[in-house]
Amino acid sequence: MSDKKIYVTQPSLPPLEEFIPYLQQIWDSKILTNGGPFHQQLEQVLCDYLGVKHIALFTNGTIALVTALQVLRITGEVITTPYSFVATSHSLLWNGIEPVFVDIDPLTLNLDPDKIEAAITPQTTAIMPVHCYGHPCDVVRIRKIADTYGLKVIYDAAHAFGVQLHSGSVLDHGDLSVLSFHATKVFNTFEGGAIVCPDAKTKQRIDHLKNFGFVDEVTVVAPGINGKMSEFNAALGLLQLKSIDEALAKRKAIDARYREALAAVRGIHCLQDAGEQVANYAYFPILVQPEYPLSREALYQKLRDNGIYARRYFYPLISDFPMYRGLPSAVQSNLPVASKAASEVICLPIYPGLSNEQVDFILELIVG
Ligand code: T4K
Repeated sequence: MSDKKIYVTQPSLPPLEEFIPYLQQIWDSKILTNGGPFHQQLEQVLCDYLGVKHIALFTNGTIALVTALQVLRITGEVITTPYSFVATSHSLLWNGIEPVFVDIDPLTLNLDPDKIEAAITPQTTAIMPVHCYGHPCDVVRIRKIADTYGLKVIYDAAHAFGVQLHSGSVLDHGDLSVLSFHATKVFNTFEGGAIVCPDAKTKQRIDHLKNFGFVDEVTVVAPGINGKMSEFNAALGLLQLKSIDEALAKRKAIDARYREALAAVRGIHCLQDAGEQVANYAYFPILVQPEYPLSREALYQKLRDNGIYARRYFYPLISDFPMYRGLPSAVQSNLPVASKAASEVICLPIYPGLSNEQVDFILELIVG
């Protein structure tokens, strides 16, 4: 085994020479940003590829989340999961909204619909669930609860690029869904993100809000932000999309290799899918349980000592960070399932460039 480090992920990149003609076009046209031709093309091809009606591209997923809350004029309290990347809750704080943490389902590690209603107060205006690791939330039950109480639903779908339910794209659910195209994601534009929305009117409002609120040269209709994706990132996205199916197939094969080898290992639980018709294999989380001979920390360290930089996504819980831990909903007794998952999880490396030999080396360390 080489002593090269293996990280939890490594971005897929196209051959550099294939990107040069795109750069040439940008250099020729001098259109670098503000909804240029690559930006428009990428929105169109992503709608086609993902099977959704409208997409607004953003500079990253976090600004897209912050803007999505502005689009729907969300205020007061929003019900969300503590088991996610901090950007989910940070987007609420940036809007002056109080996150109300609700526990997760032990099988999917997504927001538990059974626990949502008890957390609703007169101040609640929305639910912000996360399709964690790309596994779909219980979108039907969440919609039902939202409709009953008159709440909006904004999905943090940062992990859910390309995921399909039997009914179609998972991104079709909720009032808005937010994607991330960060370097570490299944589909990357270096940095990038998007809001998926169901109708042209909402898309127009998003487009205004991500461009300072400008409608035309002299009209500003809202205190918008600068969230626009540049032509460089959009051009890269167009090229990346050409190899996405191949990349997803490689991820699927790695997922299968891990699963087969780990199925019989006592104390290692591989997370199952959550009913998706098409998965994206964005992450490979395992839960290290008491029957395993090593603790989670000991296995994490053993992997590191051997050059495997697996990650404990999502430990610590968002609710344990200083800016959240004073909230009434952040107490551990309110979040037993999330607390347990955060103490057991390790995300193993998974990315298209990971070789079978590397996967087998990781497996040897866990199984052997
Ligand atoms: N919502 C959710 C549920 C999210 O997971 C995220 C982002 C967001 C919202 C926000 O979307 P963005 O605003 O980011 O578009 C990473 C990512 O930075 C973050 O995008 C991602 N979630 C989160 C789950 O993971 P870190 O701090 O773990 O990243 P880092 O730099 O340690 O990268 C992990 C490994 O990836 C490195 O050890 C090596 C490899 N890597 C990373 C980068 C950046 C590369 O090989 N090349 C690279 O350029 O947060």
